[in-house]
Formats: sequence, C-alpha cells, structure tokens
Amino acid sequence: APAGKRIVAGQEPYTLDLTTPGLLHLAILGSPHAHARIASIDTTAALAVPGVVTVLTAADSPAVAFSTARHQDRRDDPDDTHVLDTVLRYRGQRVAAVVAESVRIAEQACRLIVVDYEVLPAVFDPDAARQPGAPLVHGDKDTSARIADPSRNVVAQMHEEYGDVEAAIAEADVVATGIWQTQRVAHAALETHATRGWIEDGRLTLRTSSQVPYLTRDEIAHIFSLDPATVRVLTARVGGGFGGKQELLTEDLVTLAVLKTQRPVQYEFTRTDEFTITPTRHPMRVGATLAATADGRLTAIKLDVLSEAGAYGNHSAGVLYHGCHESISVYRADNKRVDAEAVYTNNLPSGAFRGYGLGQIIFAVESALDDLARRLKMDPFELRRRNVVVPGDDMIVTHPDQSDLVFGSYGLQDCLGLAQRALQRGNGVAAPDGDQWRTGEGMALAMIATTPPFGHFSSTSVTLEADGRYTVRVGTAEFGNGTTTVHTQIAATALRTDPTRILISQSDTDGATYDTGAYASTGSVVAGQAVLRAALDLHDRLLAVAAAMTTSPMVACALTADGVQCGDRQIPLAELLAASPDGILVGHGSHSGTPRSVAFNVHAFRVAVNQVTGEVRILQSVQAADAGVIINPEQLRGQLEGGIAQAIGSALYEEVRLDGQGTVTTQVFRHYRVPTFADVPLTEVYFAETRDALGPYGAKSMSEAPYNPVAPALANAIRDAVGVRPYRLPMTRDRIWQLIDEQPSAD
Ligand code: SMO
Repeated sequence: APAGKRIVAGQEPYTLDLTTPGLLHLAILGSPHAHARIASIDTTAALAVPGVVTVLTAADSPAVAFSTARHQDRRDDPDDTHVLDTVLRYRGQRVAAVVAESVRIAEQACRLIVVDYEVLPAVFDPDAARQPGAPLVHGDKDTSARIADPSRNVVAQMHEEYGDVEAAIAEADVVATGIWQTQRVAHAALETHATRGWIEDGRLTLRTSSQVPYLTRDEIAHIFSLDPATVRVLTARVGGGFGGKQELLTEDLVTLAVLKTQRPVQYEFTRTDEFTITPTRHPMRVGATLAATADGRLTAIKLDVLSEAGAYGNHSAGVLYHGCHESISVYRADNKRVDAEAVYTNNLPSGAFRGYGLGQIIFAVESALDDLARRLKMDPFELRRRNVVVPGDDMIVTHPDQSDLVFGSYGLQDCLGLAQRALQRGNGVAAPDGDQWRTGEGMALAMIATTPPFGHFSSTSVTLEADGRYTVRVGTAEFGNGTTTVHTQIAATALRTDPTRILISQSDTDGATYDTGAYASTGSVVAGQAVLRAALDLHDRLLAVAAAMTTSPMVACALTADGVQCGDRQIPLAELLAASPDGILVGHGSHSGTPRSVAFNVHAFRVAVNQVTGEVRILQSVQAADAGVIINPEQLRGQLEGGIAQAIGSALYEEVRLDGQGTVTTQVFRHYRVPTFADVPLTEVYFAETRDALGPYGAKSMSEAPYNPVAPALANAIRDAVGVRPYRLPMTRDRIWQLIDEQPSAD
C-alpha cells in the first residue's frame, strides 16, 4: 500500500530503524583548518577511553583514490578522495575516526586525539583559485586522476564554439547581457546520511541511506579490494536525497570500521554535519549574452560559467556539462559558445542537486531572454515560441547532438500556452493594500533529458507467487520520488491485476539483478520500463503455459486477475504455477537507458513587491509540465509542488553561508531558512497531453525538472514589478530592498 500513512504516522522504518545487538558507533574528528597536512597524530589517549574499540587514521586507510560521487561509469568523476587522507582540504574534513560503544564516548575520545598540523595556504574564492600563484588544492595530483588542470585548480572545463558568436553579436539588432550569481544550497533532506554495517554469513552488509546501492557496492569493493559478491548494500525507504545521496559519504568509514573490528558499526550524520560537510549545490557565476534580429530571432548564445567545486571534484564535471546542455540546446541559434570551468577551493565540496546544474544556468539564460524580450518589446512567451527547438531540429550545445537524444514526444508549445492562459485568466488574488506595493509578471522555461547520457541500466524480474500475488524485484531506491507506486501501477496494469496484489522488493543488491540507481530522473523511465518489460514477459509466459494446457493458440488466451482465460476455460494462477517447470514462473526485463527523450516545464508568476521593505509576495504561481502520459496524476502533482517549493526556497531565502575562511556559519535550520507551509503558495499545475514513444506507457520523467524554471520566472516577475533586475540568488528581502534603493528605475 502507498507509504504515505505510515510515513506521517512515524511507522515507516528508515535506515537505522532496526535492532542490532553489539552495535558500535563511529564519530569523526573534523579538521580545524581549511588546508593542512597532518604532520603527526597521537591516538593513545583516545584509545585509553573506556568503551573505545579502535581509532582509525590515514594509516588504516586503503591507498585507493576514489570520488564520493557515484555514476554508472566511475571514470566520470575524479579520483581525488581517500577514506582518510594525510592532507585536509576543507574545514570539518575527517582527520580520524573513533569507534566506540556509544556516540558520546566516540565524540569524547575524538577530542583526545592529538594532531600536529602543518597549515597550508588556502584559497576560498573560485576566481582567485584559477589565477597564477594561487594555492593548489590538488597540486599533488595530475590529469591521471581525471582532474582537467590541477596546476590551475580546474577540475573540469569546456571551451567550445559553434558558428561565430562574436560576429553574430556584432551584427545583431539587439543584445542582452549580464552576469548572474547563484549560491550554495543544502539539500535539507529529513533523513541525514547514515550507514549501519555488519558481517553476515561472511559478507559485508551495509544498510545505508543511499540513492545508489549497486554503485555503492561496486565502489566499496573497488576501494577495499573486495569481491563485489562479498558485499551487500541495501536501503530502507530513503528519507529524501535530491542528489545528496548520489554520494558515498558514510559507507566507506563504516566499511573500514567493520572490517577492522568485525563488529556492527553505525555512522550517522548530525544535522550540523549535513550543513557543514555534506556537498551542496554548486555556486555558479554565469555570464550570458544573447543576440537577436529585430523580429526576435535568436542568432547567438554565449555562456561564461565559473562553477565552484569546493575541496573535492565530485560531480563537478557532470554538473558543469549538464548545466550548459539543455539550458541552451532548447533554443535554435546558429552561433553558440560555451566557456565553462569548475574550480577547486578550500570550501566544503559541491555535489549533485536536483537539476544537476540546469537550475543555475537557466537562471541566467532565462533572465537574459527576459531582457531581450523587453528590448524587442515582445511578449516573453512569444519570444520563446519563436526560438525553441521543435521536432526535426537538432538539439545543439556547441555541435549537433549526435547522441541518442530524440523528441520521443513534444509538448513545449502546449506548456507555453497552458501557462500563459492561466496567467491571463488570473486567480483573483489581489496585491496587498497600500501604495508601496508594485505588481509584475514573469515566466521562464526549461528542458531536460529524461535520462542521463552514456547508459543507465536496470534489470528486473516479476515472479508469480503461490497465492496469486506478484513480486517485483527492482534495484532502484525509493527516496520519496514515488517509484514504488509507479512500479506497482505499471506491473498491475501489465498483469491485469489489482495493485494490492503487487509486492515490491527493491534497492537491495541481493534482491534484484542490477540498477544504476535513483538519479538523473530515471525511476519511471528506466527502472519503470524494465519493470514493464518483466511484467509483459511474465504475461506472455502465463499465456504460453495456459495455451499449452488447453491446447489453444496463445491469441485465444487472455490474462485476468485470477488466471488465464482460453476460450471458455479459465486456468487459475495456482494451476499455471503448478504446471510450470520447477513450479516457478518469472518474467525478466531490462533497460539500458537509451534512446532518451526530453521533457519540458514552463513556470509563470504574478508577484507583488513591497518597494519599502523589499518583500516579495507570490500572488499567482503556475507551472505547466510535459511529462508524457501521467501515470499517477495526484502523485505527479505532488512531485511538482515539492520541486516548486524547493525552488522557491532557494530562489528567495536559502543560502549556505561561509565566513570567507572556510567555516560554514549556517549550521542549523534556525540559520538556514527553508520554506514552511505558510511560505509556499498554491501552484496551479497543468499537464500537456502527450504520449512519449520511449517511456513506459508513454510516460516521461518529471523528477528534477519542476525545479529548473522557477528562480528565473520569479526574478523576471520581480523585474517586471520594480523595474530593476535581481542578478543574485537568493533574492532575499534585504537584497531586493537594496536593489530598489540603489537603482530607482532601469527604463
Ligand atoms: S541530482 Mo540527481 O540525484 O540526478
């Protein structure tokens, strides 16, 4: 049954909600320096504390370098990380770990570890970090670690051109240009990162809060030189991830501790750990220049992106490339140029976060388009209509896309119409009384590929049980995205049965065959497609058995909830099972994540802005989405509402702040403001009516996507209201007030 009631009643078991006798706890000593080398370390006093079982230092760490980021191909991310390193590159980075009978004892013992640090020069600004003479964060490594240019602190870069951008800008009738800055954002998932590990039947078992159990198993085996068959990784329902759990952050230390002590060990992040040592959204500075003809035809798009990786490169390459991809390939323009670099600093690392870079770049591109529409005196919806790609067009970043990306369906023009009509209709909500309020409207769009490039794999099975129920075995993890319900519906539909007869067994490397994991919006379109194929395979097997039993042709047989009907004979499911070889009936299905489709979102706002205080009130919020056939409208509506709430939070309030010397100053929810129910307006959600040629039952993914167009739509509405453009996220009340105060009017 859907988990909603169990979750709100507190009955759903999460990662650590099980009893493990003899459990030990792990705590870490965090680095007090942003950049330092450990000259010496003395653990004698810590080891002497009653209840301490062991202390782990770099001397215990495997020599294998890895990345906390997890992808299907481990070579996507740089090998710049060790379980425990002798060089510390950000404040709070683990120096040593204590394993003890309680968290309290482990934390006390951490304070008794004596470390002699050789403090190294540090750099905290990404632009300064790539200048000659800047301290090198990974100067001890070369490009064999898959770092683009360690001598400039550049972990990933892109310098590519299509056509001739400068010539197109010189010839253009209108040009819009600006520099936009986005901030560090925390995932703020309700369940913190946590792993409990133990040895069972001679194998290492890790129960962990992860989006990627199979990739974690494989990387743990790689780091510790284990046979992957001797490692089992499983998750319970994961209490939120948003990309933050597409990382290996706790599993490695637990493995080290379990292997050393041979006892069960748990490592649980505190809420402050989540804010201070967990990777954040990449802050980006995005220069965007657009050129167009007088009739509003885009002729050039130029991006100059500086992304801050922080101390480790995890996800920085993928986030940079993806951010610069669908944000500009959604527009036709004969000339495009991208200069983009992701740069190391001695701040906490950045990582994967819903939208995977698109939100940051789209904030700039869609704001610049709004400026262009103003210069052209053209309706911003109309400007998009004239310039978005349509089926038949190449999707171009800096060359025609020669990958497997296709228009499996296309509802972008529908989304533009749905959002614009809703805004024109209005919703009857008036601006607050008082002449200090100004109102305005704004919109933005976003495209996203429904699957990541280069393969995403899922291999599933569906088994008929003796009682007439079906067990679906699937490897992807449920982290609140609703795949459990969608997979149940898909299997029930294909097997002509009731959803209550579908049992889902998921996210356990011992339970299913394989799944790359719950990231890149693949839960419905990759794992879901594999589930559909397995269910259809079983469907056909059931018919084949029934046809053989009744000596009828298969086409004369039809599956029902209770058996197979062949002509006027009904064979119950139990008899089909009994008649099968070994009494087993199982179907198999897989998907490799290719070819890929594209999904679309258009957001529009009407806002009121208080000229005196800078307060922004959302009067109307509209999002239209093209997700293909909607498998579960109520659930998908929730997915959109959640993504929009998260996006409004990071557009208006949220920011992980640092003191300029690498210390995070927003360490608790009191200082890190996420939106509450009272802050989140109702959003009118509309769906384009399309049917995707690639997704299961015509569905497309709609997971990360709703986030992406929200911040620029809101910025454009604020610009419309007050006449000055916000270039910086979050658009807090004090910043909006300051903008109004400094620049009375732009036009
Ligand atoms: S940012 Mo995601 O988990 O692809």
